[in-house]
Amino acid sequence: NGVSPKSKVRYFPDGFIFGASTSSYQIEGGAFDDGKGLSIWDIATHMDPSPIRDQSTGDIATDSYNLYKRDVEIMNEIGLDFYRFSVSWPRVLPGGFSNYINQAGINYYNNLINEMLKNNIVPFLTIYHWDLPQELQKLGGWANPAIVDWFTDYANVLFEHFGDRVKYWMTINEPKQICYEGYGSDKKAPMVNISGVAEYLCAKNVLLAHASAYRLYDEVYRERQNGTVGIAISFTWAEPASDSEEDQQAALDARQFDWGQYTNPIYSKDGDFPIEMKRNIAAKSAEQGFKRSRLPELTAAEVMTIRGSADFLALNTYSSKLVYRDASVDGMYAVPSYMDDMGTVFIKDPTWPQAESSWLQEVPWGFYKLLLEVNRLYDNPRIYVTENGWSTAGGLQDEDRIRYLRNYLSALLDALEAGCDVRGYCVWSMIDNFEWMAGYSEKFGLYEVDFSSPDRSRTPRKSAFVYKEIIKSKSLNPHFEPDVYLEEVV
Ligand code: GBH
Repeated sequence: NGVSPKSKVRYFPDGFIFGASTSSYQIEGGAFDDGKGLSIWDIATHMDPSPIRDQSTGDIATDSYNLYKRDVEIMNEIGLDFYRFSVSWPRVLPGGFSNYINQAGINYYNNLINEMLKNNIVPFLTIYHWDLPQELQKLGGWANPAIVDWFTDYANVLFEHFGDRVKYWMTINEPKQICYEGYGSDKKAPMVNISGVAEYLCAKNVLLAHASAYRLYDEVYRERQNGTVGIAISFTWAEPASDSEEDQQAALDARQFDWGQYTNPIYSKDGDFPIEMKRNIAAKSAEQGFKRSRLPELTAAEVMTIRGSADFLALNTYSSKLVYRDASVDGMYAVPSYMDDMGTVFIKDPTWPQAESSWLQEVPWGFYKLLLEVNRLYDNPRIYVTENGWSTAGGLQDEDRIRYLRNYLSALLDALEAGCDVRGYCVWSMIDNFEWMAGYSEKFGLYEVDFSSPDRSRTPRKSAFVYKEIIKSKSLNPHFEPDVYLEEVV
């Protein structure tokens, strides 16, 4: 009939919910206020010379510690069903341990949660989004197995104080970024950079900490609070660069290292680290003269406690890569290292639209393939997409972000039609914020924040009005143009 599916209005199923995400260090500011302890990001951003691209810090960020009411107003303006935020561990437990609770920190999150509930916004709470108390880092942080108890005690404080009102919990945001970027390299705080070793010690401890918090909720809180607990894992879709068997295997390995490392232990039937990782790392470790594999083993009891420790999967995804393996990979990466263990080469297709962040290209079919593969591997888990978004250099007229948003949501609808159980979707991010090593140079917000104004004024971008319409109509209409912006379009 000449109507291509892309020009049709497509509807989301009843009960599908829309949200937006942020995290504590990236928005709160108030870094030294009201008894908050220092986190590894307070330390990293104040190093001399600064490792941050624009030498900025999150000392004030978007000042959401003071402006949380304005943030809830924005949730209302967009019409969000839910809002995903994280709690700063050192704001609640300044020294990291639960012997001393900072009441001002508890008050802040109570105020935020209550303000959201007053406005019918459902809170999705991430317990840990990268701002580890510096006191715990002094003890090795995520490389120290004692963190399983420290984290469980911290989670216990949050369940206890907020669990009467918070029903959606994510224990930890993006284990791979914590472990590989923070411990196996210097791409993120605490920049431990003990390559090929620290990221795997961290991985085991993160998995056990997550599982322990989940089991605590199960045993102590679930009956009374009736909530649901998951973990947020980052996914990059790895597409084989060619049909060759070698490249197919390379893509498989890349997926198992990038996310299977965390999803296989928790969501697969058998649990444990993926066989591809165990095999590669054991072989390389032996060649390199290590007495044992650099990937720690999980005991049978550990495999059991980790396996099945989630009620849902919180899936963060932005982009895809082409993957291949040939002789050129020998000598390409440091030895030993996570990249060398994986042993694959990543490239981007130059025809894919490029965001401001170097790693971010628009590949909606990669999102579709990812959702189908996760469905296939883990027996159709319940999924919330808890991060997905696009960066620009700034400006209110964000046509690229709108195109990305529509194309990814359309791919999500395709995945629903193919049988995936995706219950909700969250844009990263609601407002511009501190983008880690990129400082304030990459903007992800539906709302622009003026970081030069003392009141950190927030202004909706065009994408905010488009997202608002998507939520209101529960549909994707490719022809919708927000009134506010019509006159500005040349
Ligand atoms: C998320 O991390 C964070 O949770 C959030 O705090 C952050 O602000 C947001 O994304 C935007 O960055 O395949 O070599 O190109 C996203 C982590 C970083 C995962 C880049 C994929 C690509 C590595 N992503 N990474 S590569």
